[in-house]
Amino acid sequence: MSLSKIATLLLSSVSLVAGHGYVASIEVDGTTYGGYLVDTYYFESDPPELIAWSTNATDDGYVSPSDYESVNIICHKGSSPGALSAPVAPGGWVQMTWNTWPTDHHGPVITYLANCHGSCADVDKATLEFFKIDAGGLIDDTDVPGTWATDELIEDGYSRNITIPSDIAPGYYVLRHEIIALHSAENLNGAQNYPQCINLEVTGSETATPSGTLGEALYKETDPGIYVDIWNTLSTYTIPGPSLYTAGSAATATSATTAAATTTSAATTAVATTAAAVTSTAAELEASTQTRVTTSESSAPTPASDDTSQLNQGDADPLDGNSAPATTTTTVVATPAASSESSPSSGVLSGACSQEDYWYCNGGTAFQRCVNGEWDASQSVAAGTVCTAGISETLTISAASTRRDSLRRHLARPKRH
Ligand SMILES: *[C@@H]1O[C@H](CO)[C@@H](O)[C@H](O)[C@H]1NC(C)=O
Ligand SMILES: *[C@@H]1O[C@H](CO)[C@@H](O)[C@H](O)[C@H]1NC(C)=O
Ligand SMILES: [Cu+2]
Repeated sequence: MSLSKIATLLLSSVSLVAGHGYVASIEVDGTTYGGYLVDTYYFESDPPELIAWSTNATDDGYVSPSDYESVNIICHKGSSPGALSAPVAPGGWVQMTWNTWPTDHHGPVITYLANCHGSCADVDKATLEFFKIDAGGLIDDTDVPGTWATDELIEDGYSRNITIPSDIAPGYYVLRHEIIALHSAENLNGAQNYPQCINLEVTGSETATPSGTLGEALYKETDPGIYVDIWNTLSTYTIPGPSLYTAGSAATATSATTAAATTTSAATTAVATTAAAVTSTAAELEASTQTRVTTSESSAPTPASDDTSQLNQGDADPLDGNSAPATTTTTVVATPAASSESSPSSGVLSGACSQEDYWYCNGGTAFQRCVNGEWDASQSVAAGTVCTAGISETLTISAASTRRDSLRRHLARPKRH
């Protein structure tokens, strides 16, 4: 395959990495309610009254781990309670439907309830204590990065159907529903939380009042399910947050454990993966990159929304700027190889870049440059030399030490958007 062909494939794959989403509609026990359409309602002087909470996250952006101890994590940035609430019976169901979701933003989908102790319409969100009622995490890790609850959500028309525990006491509750995207979570502060809240009125005459956790205490940036490298095979994935509450207190402890740790069938150890990578040749790595590009272009579905604007929004995430320069505007087209024996993720960048003329050294053995606002094609460094991995103004080339060392650097990946 020629370099220009590869470049074309890389560029055409950009549309696969679309922007983020929000919950656009909610169905509660068979009745449909509108979500807070942040890209519309935020700009209206008289938006409709909703069960959904409003936010000012008009960039469709996310809350970063560095914001876990701020009110932003509770119901998204600049959030205010919905004026209405939807009645739901204990044991009833709530289907949350997102407007879209990017296929590469893999991660868990988690839902909590918190009692408002009165109307939720004017509740102080900082006082809400959330208990987890539903969670999906890593479903299958046969092909790294695995099949996640987000993939299931996309398959189900961007929706997840949540059952309200059958023993919950009546009253007004906030339902906090959240996707945590882990595609960059191998970096500290690299996870992306997308919380969405609605108000419910639980009916009936049940009695359970599960204890909960304040929103600002739900997560830590070092939680094993937050700071995690999904681009390596995982033997287990621990869903973040407090344990799952299920109806009937006796069952709680056991089911929480089961739900928290998803044991995957392909329990390849990290040691085995590393060994395989070290024995690969640079040529093999190059070849597997090409395969990945082809694979992701032909098989990944294109998200249903306006890709161009979504991409721009995603690239403009203000919080992306908080971390390494590599995050600013880059798109990594590195869907790991389908073959399971060796998958050192090789992060070729494509699409827009903001630091003109900057260099990107990919794992010591290949480099690219930001030219006319886009990453150019990846080229290998000369035999016997390595570059210093990362994005910088100058490309630093030095003599390769040992082959093993330079290949090891392949295991270090750049951060993704
Ligand atoms: C969103 O609301 C918060 C809290 O009111 C405010 O601090 C922030 O500046 C707002 N952001 C935008 C983009 O309007
Ligand atoms: C959600 O799940 C419940 C319980 O399994 C089911 O009765 C209901 O029909 C589902 N709702 C949708 C919209 O699929
Ligand atoms: Cu994103």
